[in-house]
Amino acid sequence: MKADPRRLAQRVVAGEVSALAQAITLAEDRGPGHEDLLRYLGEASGSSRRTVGVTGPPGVGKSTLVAALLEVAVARGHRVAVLAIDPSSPLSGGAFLGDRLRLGREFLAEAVFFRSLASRGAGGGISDALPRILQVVSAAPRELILVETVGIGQADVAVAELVDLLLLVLAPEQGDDVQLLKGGVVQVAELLVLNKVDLPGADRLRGHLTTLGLGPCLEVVAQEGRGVEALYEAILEALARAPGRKPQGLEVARRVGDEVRRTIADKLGRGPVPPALLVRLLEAVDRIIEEECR
Ligand SMILES: Nc1nc2c(ncn2[C@@H]2O[C@H](COP(=O)(O)OP(=O)(O)OP(=O)(O)O)[C@@H](O)[C@H]2O)c(=O)[nH]1
Ligand SMILES: [Mg+2]
Repeated sequence: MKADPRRLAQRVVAGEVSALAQAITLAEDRGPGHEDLLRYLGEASGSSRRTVGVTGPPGVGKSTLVAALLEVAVARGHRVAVLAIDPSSPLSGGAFLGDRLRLGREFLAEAVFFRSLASRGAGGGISDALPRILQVVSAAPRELILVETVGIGQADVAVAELVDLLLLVLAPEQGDDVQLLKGGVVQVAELLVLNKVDLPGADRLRGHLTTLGLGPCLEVVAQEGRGVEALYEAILEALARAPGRKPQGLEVARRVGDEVRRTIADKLGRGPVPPALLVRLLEAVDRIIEEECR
């Protein structure tokens, strides 16, 4: 049966869990009426920042941390949606959540919406449907949307553009490779979380991070919930800070890129770039950034 997109959107906005699940499937599969659905939902969505990406190397404890964050959120009466781009996530078993959260199933079903997404080979960790799915979830009355992604690298940089805040989780053993720490995702992550500080290698990793100028991190033992309240606070604060900062940054980058490409094409075609032109290009870059950030 084809769902009426307007009616479905209304039910999502009203907080109906089954409607949210149905709408995500429609958006994910680009099913009949999905464009109308996304339009209605877009009109209904607020602009508040609440999507948080949780990324990091395999095994650092992302899923454990997400579960611990859910515990804090639910205790505060917040409703959360979790999207895991990781079919193997232990979170996908409701039993795992139930065990960890020690809450009634009915209560949990209302407070925590969980959806596991297949990555479908689109650039590693990111599902190609994620932008559409986030549009849907953003229209639902949820205080927080957590997106767990596997791996580290280009895919995570792509996720960074879709979320309001990117959390990079590191842990001793898995996350102290210096090459990895110099990689792109460290640069785009807004919050660094050092998990498993109960393990002996934690000091070494902390040392590495400091040497690279990457500290200080929020330190947690996700498994025991230690430090997770403070992390939750830090997340809410970071989300509330400078609304709209990220789209603005991306917009600046896009505009700068366009202008540079246009100038080079206009003046040179494919010839070498003379130093005077480079200076002018840099001036243009400064000017655009200043205009955009005013
Ligand atoms: N010692 C210790 N172990 C932890 C902690 N948090 C998680 N672990 C363990 O680390 C292992 C991996 O945890 P996950 O939460 O599955 O890690 P993940 O990053 O989601 O893993 P992938 O999704 O496979 O990339 C599990 O055995 C956890 O029990 C912690 O704070 N301390
Ligand atoms: Mg996981």
